[in-house]
Amino acid sequence: MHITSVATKAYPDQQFGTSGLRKRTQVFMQHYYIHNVIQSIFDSLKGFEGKTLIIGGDGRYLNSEAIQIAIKIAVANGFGTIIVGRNGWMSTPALSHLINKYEAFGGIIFTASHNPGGKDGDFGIKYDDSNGAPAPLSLTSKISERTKGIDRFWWADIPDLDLSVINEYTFDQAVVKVINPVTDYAEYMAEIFDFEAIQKLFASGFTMTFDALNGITGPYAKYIFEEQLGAAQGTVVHGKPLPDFGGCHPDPNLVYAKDLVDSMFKPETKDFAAASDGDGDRHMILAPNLFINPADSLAILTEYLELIPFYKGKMYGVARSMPTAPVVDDVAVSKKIPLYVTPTGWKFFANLLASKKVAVCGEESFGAGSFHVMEKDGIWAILAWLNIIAKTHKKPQELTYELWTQYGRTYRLRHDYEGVDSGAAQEMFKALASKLPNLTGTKMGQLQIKEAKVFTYTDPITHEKASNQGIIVTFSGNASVVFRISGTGTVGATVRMYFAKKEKELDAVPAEVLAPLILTANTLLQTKKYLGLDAPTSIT
Ligand code: VG1
Ligand code: CO
Repeated sequence: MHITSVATKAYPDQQFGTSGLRKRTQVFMQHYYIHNVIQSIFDSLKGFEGKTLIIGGDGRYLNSEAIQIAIKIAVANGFGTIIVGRNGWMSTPALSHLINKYEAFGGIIFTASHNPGGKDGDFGIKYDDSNGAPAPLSLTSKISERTKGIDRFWWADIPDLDLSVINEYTFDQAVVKVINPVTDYAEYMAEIFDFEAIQKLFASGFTMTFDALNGITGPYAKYIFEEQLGAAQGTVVHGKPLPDFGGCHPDPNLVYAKDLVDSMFKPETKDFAAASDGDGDRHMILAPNLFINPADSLAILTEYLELIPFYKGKMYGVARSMPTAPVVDDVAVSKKIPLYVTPTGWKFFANLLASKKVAVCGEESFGAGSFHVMEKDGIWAILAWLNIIAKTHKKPQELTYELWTQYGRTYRLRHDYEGVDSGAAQEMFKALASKLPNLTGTKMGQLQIKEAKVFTYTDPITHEKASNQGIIVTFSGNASVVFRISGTGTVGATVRMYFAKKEKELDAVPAEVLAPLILTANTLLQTKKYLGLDAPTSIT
C-alpha cells in the first residue's frame, strides 16, 4: 500500500454548527471538499494511531463516495481498524453505541440528519468522540479552524471496497471490517428493554405504524419491531433508506410526516404511531387523535423510565434544552431529581450523561435519549414508550392526559423563518438584545415580562462557557418565548421562535392559547421590519 500527501486548497466555509458540518450536497461535491474536512478532523485529534474508527452514514446521496474517501484517508492517517456499516449505512445512535462497544477512538457519520437529501438537497458530516458523544464545542472549533489552513491530506492508494457484503479487508497494518450495522444495536436494545413484555403487548393485538420516512431507521425498525417484537408485517412504512428519501423531508414532525399524522386523526386508527428522521436520532410519538409533543414525551419518559429494570435506581436527574417547553421541570420537582437546562444541541448533554448527573435528556426538536448512548436515539425513545405502555397497561393517550391532569398542560409551538437573509437576521437579534435590559417588569398588551435575557451556559463539568445561546423572555402566567438562530441551516439563516404557556384547560387549541404570546414575540423581534415576512415558513 502506498501513502501519499496530496496538495489541496482550503475552503473558507467549513464551519461546524449545532451538529457537525452541513451544506448543500453540491457544495460537498466540490473538488477535495470532503477530503479537506476529514483530514481537518484527524489533524485536530491526537493519539489515534493503530486505534479503531467507526464510519457510517444515513444512506443519502453521496454517502457511498464519502465513505470510500473516509476509509482511504483514515487508513493513510494510521488508524488500525476501520469498522463500516454494510452499504455504508448506520444510524447516529448506532454509531455512538459501536464506538463504546468496540472501544473505538471515535466515529464519523455522513448525514445532514432531518434535512432533505439528493443532489439538490443537503449533505453533512459529524464526528463523535471516544465516548460516543458529539464532538464538544472545543473540538468542533478546532476542526473549523484547521479547515481554514489545510493544504494537504494523506491518501492511501487502495481500491474502492465492496461495502454490500460483510467482509474484512487487510492493507498492511490496517484492517477494514464491513459489519451488519443493525445487529449490535438491536442486541443492546434487548438488553435495555423488556422485550418479552413488548412482545406480549403486540401479541395481545396492540397495533402500531412506524414511519422511517425513507431514512436510515427502516432496517433497524423492521428487524426490531417486526421480527423481534412481533409487530405485524407492514408496521414499518417507508422502510428502505433512499438516497433522496423518496423526495420527502425526513423530519418527523406534523408538517413532514403528514401522512402518518393524518392516519392517526381518523375514526379508526392504530393504537400508536411513531416516526424517525434521516439519521435515526429523532422521534415523533402519536396516539389516536393525539400528537404527543416532544416536551410531554420527555416528561412521560422521565416519569416512568424506572419501571424498566435497566433504569431502576438510576434516575440521577434530567436535562432539557432551553427552548424545550418546561414540562419535565414539574416531573423533576415531584421526583426530587435535579434538572439541567442546556443550550440547543446534543453535545451539551453528553457531559451530564457521562458523569451520571442525568439519566434522560430531551429537546423540543423531537430528540430524546439516555446514558445508554451519548447521542439522542429515536428507536430507543419509541421502545421506551412501548415498554412503558406494556408495563403500565395504559394507552399512550391516557399517560398523556394523566400528565396534564397532574401538572397542567403546557401548550407549545415553534415558528421558523427559514432561509432568510443572514445579515438582516443578525441585525434583528442585535436590536432585540439591546432592548433586553429595559424589558424586565414592563407590560406588553396583557402580558407582563418577568425576565428578558441572553442565555449563556457554563458546562458544570468542564466549565466550558457557551455564550449567545439565544434570547429567552419569560412572562408572568407560566409563559415564555425563546428566540434563536439555527445552527443547522444550509442556506441563509433560519430564525426560530419557541412559544410555551401552561394552562389548566386540557383540550384547547395550541395556536389559540398561544396567540397573544405570538403577537408579542413578533412585536419584540420585529420580523416584519427586518425580514419583510408576515408569517413563519414552518410551524411545528
Ligand atoms: C436543530 C435542533 C436541535 C438539534 C439539531 C440537530 O438545531 O433545533 O435541537 O439538536 O438540529 O439535530 P438548530 O441549530 O437548527 O436549531 V439532528 O437530528 O441533526 O442531529
Ligand atoms: Co437527526
